[in-house]
Amino acid sequence: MKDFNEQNFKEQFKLNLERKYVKSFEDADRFEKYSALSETIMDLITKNWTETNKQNKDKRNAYYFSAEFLIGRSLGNNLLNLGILDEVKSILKDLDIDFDEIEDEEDDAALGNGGLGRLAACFMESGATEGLNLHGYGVRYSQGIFKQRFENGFQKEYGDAWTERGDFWSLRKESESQIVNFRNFSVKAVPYDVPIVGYENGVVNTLRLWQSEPIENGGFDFEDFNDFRYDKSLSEKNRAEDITRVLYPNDNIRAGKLLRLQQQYFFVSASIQELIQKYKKAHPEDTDFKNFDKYHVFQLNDTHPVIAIPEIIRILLDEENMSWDDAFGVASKVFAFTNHTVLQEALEKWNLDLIHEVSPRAVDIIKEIDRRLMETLKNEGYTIEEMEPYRIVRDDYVEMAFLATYLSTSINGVAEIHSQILKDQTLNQWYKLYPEKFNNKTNGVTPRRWLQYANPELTSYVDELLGNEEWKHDLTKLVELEKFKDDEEVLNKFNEIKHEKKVQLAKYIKKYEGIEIDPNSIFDIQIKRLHEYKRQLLNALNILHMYYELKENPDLDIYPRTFIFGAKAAPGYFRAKGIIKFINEISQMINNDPEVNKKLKVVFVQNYRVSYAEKLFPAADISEQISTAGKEASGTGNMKFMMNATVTLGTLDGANVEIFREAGLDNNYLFGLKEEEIREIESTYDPVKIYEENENVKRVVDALLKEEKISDNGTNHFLDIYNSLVDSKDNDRADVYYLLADFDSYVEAQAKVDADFRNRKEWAKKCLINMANSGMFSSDRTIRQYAEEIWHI
Ligand code: 7GP
Repeated sequence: MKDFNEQNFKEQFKLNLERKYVKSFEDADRFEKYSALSETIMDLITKNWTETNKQNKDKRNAYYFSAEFLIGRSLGNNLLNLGILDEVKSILKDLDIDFDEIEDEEDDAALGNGGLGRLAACFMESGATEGLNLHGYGVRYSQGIFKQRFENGFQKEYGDAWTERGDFWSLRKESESQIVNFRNFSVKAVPYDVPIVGYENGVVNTLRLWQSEPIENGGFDFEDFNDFRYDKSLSEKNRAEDITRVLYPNDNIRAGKLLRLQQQYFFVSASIQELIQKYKKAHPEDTDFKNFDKYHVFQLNDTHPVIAIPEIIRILLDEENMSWDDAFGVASKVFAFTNHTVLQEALEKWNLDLIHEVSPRAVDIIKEIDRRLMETLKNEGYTIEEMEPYRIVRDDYVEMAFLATYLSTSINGVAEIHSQILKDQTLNQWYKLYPEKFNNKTNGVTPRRWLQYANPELTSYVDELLGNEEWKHDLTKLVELEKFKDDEEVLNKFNEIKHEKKVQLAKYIKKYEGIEIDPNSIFDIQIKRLHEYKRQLLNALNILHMYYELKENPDLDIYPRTFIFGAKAAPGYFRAKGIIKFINEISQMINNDPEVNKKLKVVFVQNYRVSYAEKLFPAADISEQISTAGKEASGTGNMKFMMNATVTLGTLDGANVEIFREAGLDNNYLFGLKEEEIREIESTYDPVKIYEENENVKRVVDALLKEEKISDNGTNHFLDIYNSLVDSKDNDRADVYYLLADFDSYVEAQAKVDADFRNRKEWAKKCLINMANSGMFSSDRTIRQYAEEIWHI
């Protein structure tokens, strides 16, 4: 950072603390120091922020509409991007303050569930780093994703009041508030602006998060209060605040609840109203919004913000008195749509009555869109049967992905295989109609948070090896590391650094989970949301398999291994919660058995989140990416492991396909059925046959019901899991995610890992090659493609 003065900063920091808490620096506790430090840094940011805002005016801007932004912590990342991380660390040291302790005072801003929300956060950071005029619009939930604890091996959820002690990384912009009108009440949407600091470039973009509040008097009714009706005196306040009270904790599953739709409508309506007001002020001559699309493009992050389409039409029709054709014309030029899943149970379909509860006009408008589309198709000669697959409204439900696809100028998937599946299957009818709209944008992750910040040891070693820091501005330069792939000294150092990160993680796990793990064992890590298609259960079954092999033959030559899991299950997802309990039971059984616990350990870390992830990714030897082929749209954790010099054990699914291509199959571990193979056997697949014929499969599946050392405490969780694998009574068919079909192949791949890991030099070489080829998985590349190919900003 230009003109950063350490002495001034130190004084300002002390001054801020004394002013804020009216106590001397020495008497302040860690949190007070953290908050004063954050405010001092915010002061540094604001000048560039104003400047960036000014420059973006009167330009074409892109707006990323997302119900989720999974930000995590901001302190370290902002310091890194300002280019003053080391300086501030040394200032703190002078003051006898430990940076790590201060850092731990910050609550994660966990306003997202998983991949989709974290991707949005990476995109914001890369947008600023690439100097793009990109803005985020979302929801300021009072409660982020729940905090998770294990009690007797079961997941328990606790609230996440992340702003309770203050939120130091946003500014409330009262004067830019909007009124959002629901069918039978109205609320005030107050924007909180979060600065998004670009990496060492002076750019500060804005993420605007809307908070719902009562319009007048804080929603307090004095008359009710005077008449002792205390609850009622606050009912208006509560009703308004309920809208943004809590993030829905569902990942990859639709939530057909009124409040959820209200949240969606709330943030999208506030955003569109604001942008239309600003446009009218800047372009008073353009009364029919002829040029609106030249200045705006809205990226819809999956279908959550798709209600923006009828909303913009409503405003143009009802408030700006435009004709249907003109309003529709504007709407059909400003949206672009990203799909993040092909799981049927995740595709949003909203009931017309529910939409009517939220915005009656949206119902009229959606129906009219559907009617006109049918008319157009009819005029083009489509028969009734041929028109049917395009119905946006079907049996009183609105197919939100269809609405988005019809009106967007671009539709993209998030990895090559996923975009192909969209074209061939999920949205095939639309692809036939508009082939030119479909494109791919393979996901990426920001190397600042996920490599430079999370892994400073590896970062400075790469600086040293490459002799410059150009790779920090263009991650594809990492490929130059390949020239060291046979250099023994370099490979040793790669192993040393990995070991150091494993030691750090072991300490952290000891502190927070109370479990001792051995950094000399293989750290085999699966961290992601708990979902059947992600197949944590397959991982668990293999662990059981290894356990039984060891019990049968205690001298079996197994390389010591630590299996680490991190995952939250949606609170209403019974089976996912059963899988957590199952893994925790296996963990108890193995970790407490002296016959096996020198060779096997299992740890399920609690409350997996962005800040925990920063410790886990750099410490992995194995990245588990084992979803059923065709189900994981992309994955982004897979990229974070790879960047941190980790080999992947995975299926040909999502971005694994591209990871394997970039780093080579020799340097990774591929197993399992391919997507087209699954489609071929789909109609004849018989998991019960595998169960009956394969002893190893039978042994581990039976463990669910027969292993005496594990128990679901009478909850029937394990019976449910057992049935899901081999009993088709309750299902259309058992083993929907092909765990048993892939079991042998997975066990075999794991055996290969065990054998290969022993050659430490060859292993390090694989790690190095993976890192060297991770360049294309920087979200800088992804966001540039969005900017050039979709947004034209
Ligand atoms: C996720 C996908 O499951 C994951 O594969 C992908 O990497 C990520 O999006 C980012 O593109 N999808 C979700 O998180 C999700 O909830 C349903 O999708 C809307």
